Amino acid sequence: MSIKASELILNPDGSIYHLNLKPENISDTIILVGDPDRVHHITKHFNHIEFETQKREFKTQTGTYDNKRITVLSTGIGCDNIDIVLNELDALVNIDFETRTIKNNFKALKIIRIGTSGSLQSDIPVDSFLISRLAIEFSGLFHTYDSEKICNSHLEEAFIKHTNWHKFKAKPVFVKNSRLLESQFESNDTFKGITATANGFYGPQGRVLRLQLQDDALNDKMDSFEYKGLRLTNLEMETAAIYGLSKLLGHQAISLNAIIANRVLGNFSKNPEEIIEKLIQYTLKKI
Ligand code: R1P
Repeated sequence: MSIKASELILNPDGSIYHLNLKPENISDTIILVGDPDRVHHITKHFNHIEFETQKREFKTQTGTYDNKRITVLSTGIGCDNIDIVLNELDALVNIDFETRTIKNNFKALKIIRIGTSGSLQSDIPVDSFLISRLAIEFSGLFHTYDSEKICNSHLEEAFIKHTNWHKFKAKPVFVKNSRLLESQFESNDTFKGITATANGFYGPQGRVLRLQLQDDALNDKMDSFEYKGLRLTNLEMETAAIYGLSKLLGHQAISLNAIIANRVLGNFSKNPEEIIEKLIQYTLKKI
């Protein structure tokens, strides 16, 4: 059945609505970053750039690094943008835009996030790297999809109990990374843990400027949560949405975090650009 023009929205040039991309513009290896300015910091290492475009916060460059074709795309901030990015990337490879039908031959994407994040553990310092083995989503995004198969209810119940999660907040959902990509990108230099993906920067991550919080002990309770030897290690705003939507759509995903703040010790990296550059070079070498 043909997907309606209101559901699969294409621009007059045939590109997909928000990302402004046509199927031939992307590789099946995709690096996602938050900040549009970070796209260039990655592609400056490429031998050649064949394509670039930008619409809103979604900036894309596709090119070649070490004979590998890679697309680098910025998502902006937050899970609501990830919902757009993952659905539109999947449409680019798995929906025929002429007939508006789902293709018979499914194509899997490799999705690698290079992001920044704040540590929730005193022994995971600023200027370190962390791979998200699991991630927890707080915004309720997955409850809008038929997502039971990706939920981890034992873990979710344990977290709700441990934190005394307020009944008016969306039920948290734990989602897993691609173990295959984890083994490709891990090393002795990387921490591993559970990443908390917050649906905001201030209150949702326990920051107080002028507004009081519903639960000012939440970060401490997250800090002490543990599952099979894995701790809840860091806070950011995209990873869980990338993991969950990738699992639902059949793609592989991994999130690599440059730790630029330590929320327990209250400190911030003196040179965040340097650790981000190191993580970029680390990732490109292993890609
Ligand atoms: C907040 O300042 C932003 O920085 C982090 C958070 O996840 C959020 O997007 O990641 P990026 O540096 O990848 O954007």
